[in-house]
Amino acid sequence: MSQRSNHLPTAQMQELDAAHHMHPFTHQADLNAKGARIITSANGVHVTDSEGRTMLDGMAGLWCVGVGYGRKELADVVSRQMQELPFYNTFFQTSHPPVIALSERLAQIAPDHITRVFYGSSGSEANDTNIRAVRQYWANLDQPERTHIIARWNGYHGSTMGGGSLGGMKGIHAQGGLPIPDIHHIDQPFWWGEGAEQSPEEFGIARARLLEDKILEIGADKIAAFIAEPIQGAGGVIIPPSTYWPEIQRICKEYDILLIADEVITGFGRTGNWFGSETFNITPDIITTAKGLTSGYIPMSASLFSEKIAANLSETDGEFTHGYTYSGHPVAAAVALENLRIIEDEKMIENVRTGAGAYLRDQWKQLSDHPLVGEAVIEGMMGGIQLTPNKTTRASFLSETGSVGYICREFCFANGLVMRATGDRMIIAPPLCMTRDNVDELINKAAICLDLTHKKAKNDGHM
Ligand code: PXG
Repeated sequence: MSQRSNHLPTAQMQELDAAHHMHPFTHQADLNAKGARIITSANGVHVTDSEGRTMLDGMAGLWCVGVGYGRKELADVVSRQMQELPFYNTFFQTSHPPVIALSERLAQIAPDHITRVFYGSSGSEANDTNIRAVRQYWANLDQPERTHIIARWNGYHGSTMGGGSLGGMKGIHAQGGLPIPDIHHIDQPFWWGEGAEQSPEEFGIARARLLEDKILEIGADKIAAFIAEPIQGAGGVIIPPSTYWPEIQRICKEYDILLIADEVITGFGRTGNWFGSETFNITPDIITTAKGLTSGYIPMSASLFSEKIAANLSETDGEFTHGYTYSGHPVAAAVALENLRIIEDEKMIENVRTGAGAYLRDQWKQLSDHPLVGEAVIEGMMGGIQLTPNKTTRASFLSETGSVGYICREFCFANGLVMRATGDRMIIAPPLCMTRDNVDELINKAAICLDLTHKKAKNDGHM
């Protein structure tokens, strides 16, 4: 007999949720006043709420459910692995078959110079691992003063002390004494919002050169690493100009700065290759992964280390004094392996690159003709739409930033589409298994919601 969670009437669940559950990144009092939306089941690219309303999930959960919902193979693997070996640690000179197989597989699909894997349970943990790893790398090379890490404003790398410090979200820094020491931020390559005076190519170079300026300001001999997402996700799907990454790569090489590509979102097919680093032709020393590694079915993250970093940390006299109880958890590792098999066997990356993904990109870009849309950008299967009252001047709305984005998001929910708003920018990252029919549904609903938002923004005096 299948076990079901205890479904009460919606209002009752909302009341209990308000009384006892603290939500991440949520204005709790506001939420408690209106009640949480309760999602009870999901299948394919659709989720269903406690009132029986079905929505197309344009965000793949939270950028993670690559293979889509309801994959029985993943549930079966959990059941099998839990019966065979539900847990064993990877400390104290032990290992187990799932983590061995997964590590080999990750080394296979990652760029050639990436050879070894360190596990955690979340993207934040992986980035905390990376901070310690790059600092220890330099310490092992007798350069312990190389502790400084450069990251970007409006980047997102998690919300632990380390991850939240690397991220460039001022609201996160404002609480709990962040950032930790020796973390610096440079401006992001957001051409539409911040580069109006220059061509995208000029702007890309200019923003990359901020890294060089910062290195020179601090002193290259004090810098451990630069960290960035190939495409900023939580920051609003900011796709950098084509000139940005080649220049960043040049600067990291020239000053011998380690490069960490945070691929928690862009990893595992999202951009049409296994990794965004391939899409942007980057050669990072470390790749941060999580989310798509298990399609979110179970928590797992992985820091993918180049042989240069891994050998340094592995082959010195001392140990790397770092690790989590759940590093390489056998059930998570088994799910990840099966998830990677599904992505490969069902040609989901090809689907992103040349199948439904190509169709999605074509349709998405056409939304830029809408009077409320300043730009509609998309790479692989992650896209952003900038809402603006004036395409030519790129003006902001008269109301507080995010008000119109919020209106649009609410229209999306009401019309059966999950699309996220970051400020007044709408973003999508749907499951990689989308079909052309799913794309039609997504685009039709998005277009309707843009119309509704436009009308309401005008009527309510936002523009
Ligand atoms: N790096 C990147 C690039 C991420 O997108 C993390 C690290 C942290 O992962 P964990 O597993 O610790 O959450 C992320 C997570 C949003 C949103 O609002 C995005 C994330 C998490 C929560 C919300 O878009 N990304």
